[in-house]
This record gives sequence, structure tokens and C-alpha cells, in this order.
Amino acid sequence: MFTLYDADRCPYAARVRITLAEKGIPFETVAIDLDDRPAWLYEKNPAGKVPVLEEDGGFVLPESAVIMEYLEERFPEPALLPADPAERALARLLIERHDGFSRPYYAVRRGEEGARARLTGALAALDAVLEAQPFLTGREYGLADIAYVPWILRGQASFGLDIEPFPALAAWLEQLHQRLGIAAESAVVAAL
Ligand SMILES: N[C@@H](CCC(=O)N[C@@H](CS)C(=O)NCC(=O)O)C(=O)O
Repeated sequence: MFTLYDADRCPYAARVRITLAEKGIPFETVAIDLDDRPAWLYEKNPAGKVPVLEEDGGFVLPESAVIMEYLEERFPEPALLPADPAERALARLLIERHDGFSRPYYAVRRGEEGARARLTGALAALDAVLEAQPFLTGREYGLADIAYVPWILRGQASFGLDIEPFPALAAWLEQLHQRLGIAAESAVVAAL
């Protein structure tokens, strides 16, 4: 059995929740109060951050992108990375470059001047990817989509992030809402 050290408001933790749900892996959660973190969390992750995944037997893994890849390798079905190595690499590249999206996102959250325009640029870049292929992961839904969607859902709910000017992105999000794991995450975001 897996235990996920988790926080509803955390989009990085959401990546792991969605991946676990998509693969049908049972797990328990331990909710961490991010404003008053227990000291023992630092034993599991020296950075003191969620998510952390722990497996019966003591294997402990922090870092959402690494956890997603671990789950993909441990539980290959249903596949959440493309079979083709080049397509896999491009999906990983988008995950690696997530900072290009999250930096302006958090700048908007902090109310920084000019941040909205930078976030619009980052959304336009995602839209351009999605004009060329249906999913960020490639021809099929997968880890790159899961890596980005938690921020889109939270942005819509918390500061009126508008993706309507980006038709490919809007169509992508509509598709994603059909997925069980994303529907469950939307419910989490609605309750924040
Ligand atoms: N690179 C980490 C980032 C995780 C992260 O930033 N988690 C936040 C909550 S969303 C956290 O635990 N923050 C506490 C802190 O920064 O001290 C990952 O991908 O898992």
C-alpha cells in the first residue's frame, strides 16, 4: 500500500493524486498542514515539501515529476508516456520546462506587475503545442498533461485564469475533464 503525504491545495501533490487515480493504484493520504508542517516531514523529504510517496516497506520518494515517472515504470498500464522514445522525450521535455509556466503563474498569484502578460505568453506557448498535437504528452493523454493541468484548474478557480482566447488549450481542457482522475481533482479544487 502507498501513503501519500499530501495537501489539497498543492498542485504538485495533485500531479501524484491524478497519476495514482489514472492507474487505479490504491493509496492512503496523510494531509499535511503546509502552514504548520510536522518536523517528521523533513525526515521523509529534507526540503520539507509535499508530495512525498511512501510505500509499505519503507521506500520514500519526494518530487512530483520523479514520483510520476516511478509510478509509470512500476505500473506500466495504462501507459501515460508514449511508446516511441522520441515522443517520450518530448513529453519529458515539457515536464522539465514546466517552470516556464509556473514562474509567471506564481508571479500572478503574488500580484507582480507584468505577470499577467507573461502568463498569457506561457498559455500561448501551450496552445501552440496543442495546435500541433491533441495532448501535451503527444497523441495520447499522459504525464505531461497531468503535469500542467493542476495549475490551470487552480488558476481558473482562484484568479479567473481565462483560457477561452486559446482554442486548442480550451479543447484540451474539455477533453481532460472526461478523465476520472481530473474529475476527482476538479472536485478537490472546487472545495478549496
Ligand atoms: N519540486 C517539488 C515542489 C513541491 C512544492 O513546492 N510543494 C509545496 C506545496 S504546493 C510545499 O510543500 N511547500 C512548502 C515549502 O515550500 O516549504 C515537487 O515537484 O514535488
